[in-house]
Amino acid sequence: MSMAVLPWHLLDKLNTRMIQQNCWIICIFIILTSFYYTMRIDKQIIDQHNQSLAQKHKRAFDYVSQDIAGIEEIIDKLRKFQIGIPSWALGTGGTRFGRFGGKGEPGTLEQKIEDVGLLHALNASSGTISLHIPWDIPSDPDRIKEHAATFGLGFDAVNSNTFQDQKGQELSYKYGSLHHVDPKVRKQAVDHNIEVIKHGISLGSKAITVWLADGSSFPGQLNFREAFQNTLESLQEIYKHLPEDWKMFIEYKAFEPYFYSTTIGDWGQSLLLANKLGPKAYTLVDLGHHLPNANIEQIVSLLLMEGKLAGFHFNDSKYADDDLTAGAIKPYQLFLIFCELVDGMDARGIDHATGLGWMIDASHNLKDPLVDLLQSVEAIMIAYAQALLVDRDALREAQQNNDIVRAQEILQDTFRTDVRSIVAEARLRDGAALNPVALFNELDIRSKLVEERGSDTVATGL
Ligand code: RM4
Ligand code: MN
Ligand code: MN
Repeated sequence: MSMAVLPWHLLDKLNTRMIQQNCWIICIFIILTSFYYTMRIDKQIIDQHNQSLAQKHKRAFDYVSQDIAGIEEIIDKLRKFQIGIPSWALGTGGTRFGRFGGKGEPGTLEQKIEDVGLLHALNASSGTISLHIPWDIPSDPDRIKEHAATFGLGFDAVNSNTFQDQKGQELSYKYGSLHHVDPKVRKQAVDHNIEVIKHGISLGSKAITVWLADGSSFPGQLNFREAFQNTLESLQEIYKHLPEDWKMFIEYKAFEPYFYSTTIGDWGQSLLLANKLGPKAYTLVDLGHHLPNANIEQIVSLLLMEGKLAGFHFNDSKYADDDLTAGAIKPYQLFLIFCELVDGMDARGIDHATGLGWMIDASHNLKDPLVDLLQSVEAIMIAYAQALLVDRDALREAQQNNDIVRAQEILQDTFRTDVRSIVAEARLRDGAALNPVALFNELDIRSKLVEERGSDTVATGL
């Protein structure tokens, strides 16, 4: 395993006097080596790990796959399916009561890319990174692109940020951005979004995600129609700057940071905007952005039917926008969502891997962010694999016959099938680890990152 850990073992061999005399040479040596060593996991280490689990894996895979017709096709689909990692989820988030910082967090965009590179080496399913501007401005985009390419990574949707005031910003977003009563504030927010598109173009992104905090906390604070119209006009300005092959993802959220109304509060409002904007505008579903118990699978199904589903921000929640690990609380809901996705994409001939934007949006207060992201990706892959297994013809027949029991049996039987070895087999064929979380822990990757980056680094973002 090669890593960006400084070569302390070499230094140990030098005696103290020599170290004192040559202090400056040693400092330069350390600085230079830290440029050249970037933590990467050797293929050999992954192979060894896979060897140690090979027999157990084979038993599980043979057992489950013998009953599955078209297993090879399913594995191919799993191998192609990639999930975008949010640059803002690589550090520790916080709650409004405080933040317990993690260690060895990526302090630069390069390091964030390296973190996603580690994930991708371990699971071969995290092939893109989604950047948030201005938290991650690529000052030298060509170099950043090259750096990402060395890990086999590309760039997913770029995200704008008009929910915070940045240092030195002329006008405040305290009362909103694209919906603001003051046209000067709206223009500032529009210009920011245009800037974000430019950054995205320089990196090869193909979409901008617009999420607005714009809303109100008290009845009477806003004129709803005016707020909506202002938002529409602002988005129309931004839309004009989308390149031909770009999409605009309009994310909705029912509440928070304001608690009485949100100007793009649900999928209806987002879809209304997307329809008025034109064919490049779509509705983005963040799983945590609904009112409790919303039937998200039904929303997804109708958005797909209308050809207006942008894609996803995956996470899970018990109460609100909890941003917990995907599948941690409601794995059956995640499976049902994927059932609608697979069914809806196949009905429209949409390529599963490239047709929609697949991204995680999570925040970590307790777990190591990298481990949490590995778990999220795994949960998403499991839900996708299960959805691919559903016997659609039988389900359709049951629906046509009003055979509720049969329909329920079909879905639950699939959900209760242990597909973990199928997902692992797909990873194995791409040279990734049979058990990414176990290997992350075995290699003690976080300690290596702390040695490399220190304990006090704080990732930009939330
Ligand atoms: C929001 C929303 C956005 C994300 C920000 C950081 O709640 O989910 O997608 O950009 O958080
Ligand atoms: Mn989101
Ligand atoms: Mn959110």
